[in-house]
Amino acid sequence: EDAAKVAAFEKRVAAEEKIEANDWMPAAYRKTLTRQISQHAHSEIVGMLPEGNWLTRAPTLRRKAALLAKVQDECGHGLYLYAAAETLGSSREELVDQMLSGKAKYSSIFNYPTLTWADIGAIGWLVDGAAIMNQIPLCRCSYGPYARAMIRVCKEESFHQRQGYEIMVTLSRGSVEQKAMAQNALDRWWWPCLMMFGPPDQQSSHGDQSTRWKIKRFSNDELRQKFIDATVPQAQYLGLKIPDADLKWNEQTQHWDYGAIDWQEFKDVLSGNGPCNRDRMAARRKAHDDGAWVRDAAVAYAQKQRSRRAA
Ligand code: FAQ
Repeated sequence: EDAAKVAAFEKRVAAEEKIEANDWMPAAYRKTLTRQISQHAHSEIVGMLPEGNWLTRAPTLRRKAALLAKVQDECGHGLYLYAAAETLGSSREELVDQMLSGKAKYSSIFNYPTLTWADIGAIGWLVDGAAIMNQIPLCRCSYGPYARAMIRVCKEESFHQRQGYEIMVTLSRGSVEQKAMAQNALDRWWWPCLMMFGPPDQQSSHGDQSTRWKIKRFSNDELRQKFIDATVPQAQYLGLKIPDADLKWNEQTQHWDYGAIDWQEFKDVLSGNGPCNRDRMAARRKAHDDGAWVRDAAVAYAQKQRSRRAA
């Protein structure tokens, strides 16, 4: 690559200027952004499935309306993110195909099952809570279209997080059975949520480069720690116990120390062997196939409009 162009690009990034779609950028910057944004988009779309599982079984009309709105928001996030990824030159079809063929990843967290209604509370509280912690800094990402998409996404995630936490408050203050259900959901979701932030820093293959390019503003471990520090008092308020015997306030660092994460479980989920990987992929492939007629109709309609204009 032209050294002068690279230098000019790096100078702009260092000056906190936004890089826009038509600006010159190194091929590797384009590639890593396409990778991250598209995987983020796939996560939003696959992430509709665990919660969608409870739409027909929400306990009240109010809960159902809120959950329906949340799941629709996730779909919208997926669409903004695919649009942001497309500005880098890959088509949406290409990106979706990479996910359906298993070549592109989506977040590990969506390969876990939603066994009870309390899981809907735990997802909003913890999964959306972790997503916000990771995504607020992305609003300052050096790539303009991604940064701008994240601003709106984060506003909506904050409503999602409160929606989930409010379910947890209600269950924790409810009957003995309801409180036990909330605790059980926390027990199952806690560790997988910590894995959402990605591998430990020493094993993060993209971390250093993405930090230099100001795509990432904090490392995986830094964000994980921020999430734990923010979430422990929330669990205490609920009267629930975080399932980590080594969780301890560290007066010196002013952070919560936590126990060892089972990275083998993370690797298993990433290699397709989590509890729900096969179900999730089968559901996405079926939805894609079932939607073929809609895409065909849209193309046919566009062609008709074009030929009418030409006539
Ligand atoms: N799952 O070198 P690093 C949501 C992969 S929130 C699967 O550290 P990087 C909201 C990583 O891709 C969830 N794969 O990578 C919602 C890379 O593999 P590759 C989505 C993971 O990019 C809530 C390899 O490991 N959020 O959807 C995971 O610097 C409720 C090495 O890792 C985002 O995507 C994982 N947990 O840092 C929706 C946020 N972690 O690509 C519905 C944007 C790592 O070389 C319901 N993404 N990997 O094949 C990011 O901030 C970053 O990409 C990280 C990973 C932090 C996830």
